[in-house]
Amino acid sequence: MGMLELVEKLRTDQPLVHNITNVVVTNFTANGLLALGASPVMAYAEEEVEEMAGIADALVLNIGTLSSSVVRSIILAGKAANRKGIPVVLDPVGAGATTFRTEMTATILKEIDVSIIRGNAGEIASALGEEWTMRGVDSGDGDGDRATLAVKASRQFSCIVILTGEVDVVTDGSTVYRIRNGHPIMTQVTGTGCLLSSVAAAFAAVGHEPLQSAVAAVASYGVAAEKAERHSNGPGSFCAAFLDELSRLQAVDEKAFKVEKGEA
Ligand code: ATP
Ligand code: TZP
Ligand code: MG
Ligand code: MG
Repeated sequence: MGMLELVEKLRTDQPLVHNITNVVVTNFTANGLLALGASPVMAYAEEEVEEMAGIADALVLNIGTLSSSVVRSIILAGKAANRKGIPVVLDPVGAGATTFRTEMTATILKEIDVSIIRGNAGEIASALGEEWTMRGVDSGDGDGDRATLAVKASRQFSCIVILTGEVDVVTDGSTVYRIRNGHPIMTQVTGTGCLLSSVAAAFAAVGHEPLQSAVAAVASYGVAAEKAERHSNGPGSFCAAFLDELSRLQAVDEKAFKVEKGEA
């Protein structure tokens, strides 16, 4: 299956993506998933998350505005998703910035069988217990090879790792993809990382090859952002144009993919 044929499948199947996400990005995430063709739902209550994950096609666990109650919901939903065998994507927003986020990321990774971790270098390093300079929920600067970091995390947690930034790294621990799509304006809009995590969940729900599906999600997301930036005047109009371009992705856009494949 061609990478962007996955987008067509997504529009046909309209996978239900259950998001337990943060209060900052909730609306942007729901609109981004809808634009792409997926079906979003946000549900957080301990009383209902198992039932919701039980009818979903993928689950997103995002710790951006975490509370103890949300942690309990995350564990309940994650276990229900594991029982059902649907993909689970973890976005460890701000892991490493506070003890609570760092500890809860470790708890989630211990309790739940996660299919994909999507984060910036600081968050991935934190999940591994490594040092990386952090600034709030932003990745900050740090030394070290980002691909090595992603591969290490992939092997340690037995999952696909999507490590984003100017260059995105996607790996299953043996093959490493470097993806150079996207645009710096994405750093001026909050939620572009969180939405990508949910988009990766939607692709994982319809794809048969997890690594290929993750690469397709990251590259097509980046291409949509590049197209949107060409006819926007700043972060505000970029947001609207980005949603438009997510809804317009088609097979021909695969020609704009800047994907390089290598070994770990
Ligand atoms: P951070 O808090 O470090 O910004 P994040 O969770 O917002 O992390 P990003 O690493 O910003 O996640 O990635 C979100 C999206 O923005 C990805 O698609 C990524 O490719 C894109 N992106 C981020 N920085 C750049 C950049 N300098 N150039 C091009 N694309 C970028
Ligand atoms: N604060 C807590 S969660 C959040 C902020 C600003 C959103 C982060 O979104 P992203 O996708 O990591 O930019
Ligand atoms: Mg960002
Ligand atoms: Mg983030």
